[in-house]
Amino acid sequence: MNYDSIKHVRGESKFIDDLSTPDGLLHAFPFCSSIAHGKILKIDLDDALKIDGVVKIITKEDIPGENQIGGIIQDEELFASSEVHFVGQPIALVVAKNKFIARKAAQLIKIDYKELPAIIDPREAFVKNNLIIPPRIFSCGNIESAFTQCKYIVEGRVDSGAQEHIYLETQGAMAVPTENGLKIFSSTQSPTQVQRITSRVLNLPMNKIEVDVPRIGGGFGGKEDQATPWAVMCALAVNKLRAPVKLILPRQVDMRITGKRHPYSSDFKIGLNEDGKILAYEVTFFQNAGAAADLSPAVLDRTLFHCTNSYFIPNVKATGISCKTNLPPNTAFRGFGGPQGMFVIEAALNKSAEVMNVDVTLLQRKNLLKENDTFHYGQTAERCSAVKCFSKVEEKFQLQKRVEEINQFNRENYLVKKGIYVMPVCFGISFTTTFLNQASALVHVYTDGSVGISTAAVEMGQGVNEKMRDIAAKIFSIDKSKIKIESTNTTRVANTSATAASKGADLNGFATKSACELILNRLKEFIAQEMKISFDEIYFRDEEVYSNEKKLNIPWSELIQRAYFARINLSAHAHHATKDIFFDKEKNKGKPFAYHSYGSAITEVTLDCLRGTYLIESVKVVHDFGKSLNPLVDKGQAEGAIVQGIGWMTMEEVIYNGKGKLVTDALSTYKIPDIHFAPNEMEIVFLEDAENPYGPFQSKAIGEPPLMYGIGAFFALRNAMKSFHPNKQFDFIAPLTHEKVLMALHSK
Ligand code: MTE
Ligand code: LUZ
Ligand code: MOS
Repeated sequence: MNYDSIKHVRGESKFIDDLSTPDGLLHAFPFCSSIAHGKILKIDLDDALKIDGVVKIITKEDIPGENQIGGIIQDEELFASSEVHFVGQPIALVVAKNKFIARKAAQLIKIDYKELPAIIDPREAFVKNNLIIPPRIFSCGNIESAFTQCKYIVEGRVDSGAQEHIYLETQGAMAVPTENGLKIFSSTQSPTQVQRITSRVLNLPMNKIEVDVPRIGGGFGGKEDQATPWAVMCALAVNKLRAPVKLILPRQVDMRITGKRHPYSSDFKIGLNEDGKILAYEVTFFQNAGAAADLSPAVLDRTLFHCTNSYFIPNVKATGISCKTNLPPNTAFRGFGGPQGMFVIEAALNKSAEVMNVDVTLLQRKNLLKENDTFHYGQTAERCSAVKCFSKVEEKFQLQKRVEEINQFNRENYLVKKGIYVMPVCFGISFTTTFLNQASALVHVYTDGSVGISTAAVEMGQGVNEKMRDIAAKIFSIDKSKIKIESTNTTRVANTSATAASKGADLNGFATKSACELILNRLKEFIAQEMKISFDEIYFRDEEVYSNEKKLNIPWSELIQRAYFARINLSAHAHHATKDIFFDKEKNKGKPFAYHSYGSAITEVTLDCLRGTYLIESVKVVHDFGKSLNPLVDKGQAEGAIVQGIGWMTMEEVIYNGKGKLVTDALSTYKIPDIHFAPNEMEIVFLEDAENPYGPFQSKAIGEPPLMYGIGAFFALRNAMKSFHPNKQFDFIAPLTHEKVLMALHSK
């Protein structure tokens, strides 16, 4: 079970807003743009400053360093200086005695703009050449000549929507002055990013800025980059006022002003031969990046990497266009561009099946990736379990029988239809930015035998801390109750990558394993010397030391005591970097991933064709987890990701009005799956005999891959719709809300 579960259930877990309040704590609230695009003509702070309890209003003039928070590209100001580019862009920060005063004062700031035209649609941005970066092209083979060999050529357009993260804990931070600098408590997935950008904005060396993350109340990618500004704002206020400052975004404000999963609009052209083999695939992705780069270029790359999903296609040309629009900068979200790419190829296969008048599973099976097939970016598929998982899911859950039963049901019922769909997934594991694939760990064994571990990983509910305990317990052969995971802190573990790309447990797990092994080997050496036995014969089991099956009668705690008196170093630090990965960003070829994760899921739905409402009946999965470090945690990750993926494809609809203002800015208008909507039945089968030499103890990353099984819900629903209206053309526009289903079924 996840280490934090009991505390969460009892409400004892501390998040930023629960930390004990330092003396003289001040509260901050951002003043943000109310328009999507315009020039700032005049700002009048007078009325706001007159409110009793307002301490200071911080503007760009108060920044000692750079007014710049951009990561990949430095194109984002902390406070808008002369122009605003999206509704919600911060312009100033009110600091007051309490949060109510801060918020009220922010409402009294007067501002005059000269409004400029706003672009919301990515294709419009493209036409106007408003791009974040030049177009990216990944290709292999020769599509032109391949298309001439095709019996079937099918073209189409696919749109997928944004997705709001709805982490339970909203964005927030608290900063306190220290003797030499400051300490920031932040709800971030990337403590080092917070430290680095604070250092840039405050013009302070990084060693004067300590960032601490106790845990975060969910991130889902939304705090990979976008936790930074709030932390930097608190730090800036501390720097100015030398008093502690806290800033927590209320839910509605968080929803309005932070970025989401990128909406995409895409065009595809797919070519197949007589037998249904895909010979060529051409696809163009228009990514709606929002008003600044944020992580968009990296997200776009992952779309291009995953545009063929689990299928082998010999000739590919995939173009990615990151379009600059006047929306809050969109950002990382579980899957990181992968889902958007996979949705398009799946749509292309479905349309092809319709044109060819064959079952889509036939095309899927025919084109599944096999061992040693080469991806369009040059890497070959190793230990490829795509076919294994697909066959297993068909067999285990009797796909053929279910399809027949559903067909029978659909023949017998006019107004209620059922749909079924198999969704395969292949997801590359590693940051595609190679240098990010590193982590470290610091392990202390205390004199009573208890263990404290610090790593670069941030616990956000995904159970990474529990996995670190699993690893340390295995190496030391001690009970997990002896192992504590400390907060993630930049003074204990430095230069960290974000806990992201599902790599948290892999990278930090390897580092933790190495650090524990360093200590273990020192203990073995000590025993070998003391007892005059051979190092190689010594091993540990259940908190006891053995030599050649003989118990030496030195229990773990006693051993540690003795080692301490013998002045053995009981602490270790270790660093881990993924070996043999590289990627050439000019040629767009290389071996970017340590390995791939595979699996397949069958989704079944029931559709009320009169009302357009539907139920997700079941999701049944065979997934390659490798050798799971913690099956319960991994199962939870798979279930959570699937429900989140279904939400993205079905009910979660982010709507901006024509002026770039978010309309769906509360949980009453933005619906996420609840217990009633979640599948009635979920079965997660762990692929047998799975192994993975590139994960700690043969495990595999699990955080993101299962999200994409959710795409199956879209096509299962579409199949149910087709049973109702066999000859109607249905679009590939997600989310497929109840409303949209109703309109599609009954419109002319
Ligand atoms: N699970 C929970 N409960 N909360 C989260 O915020 N984030 C997801 C996934 N699972 C998340 C989660 C995302 S986007 C990623 S990248 C991974 O967890 C990160 O953790 P890992 O690398 O340790 O798997
Ligand atoms: N973040 C990132 C990610 O910076 N690079 C990645 O490749 C990635 N992949 C998934 C999620 N976050
Ligand atoms: Mo996850 S999108 O890599 O934080």
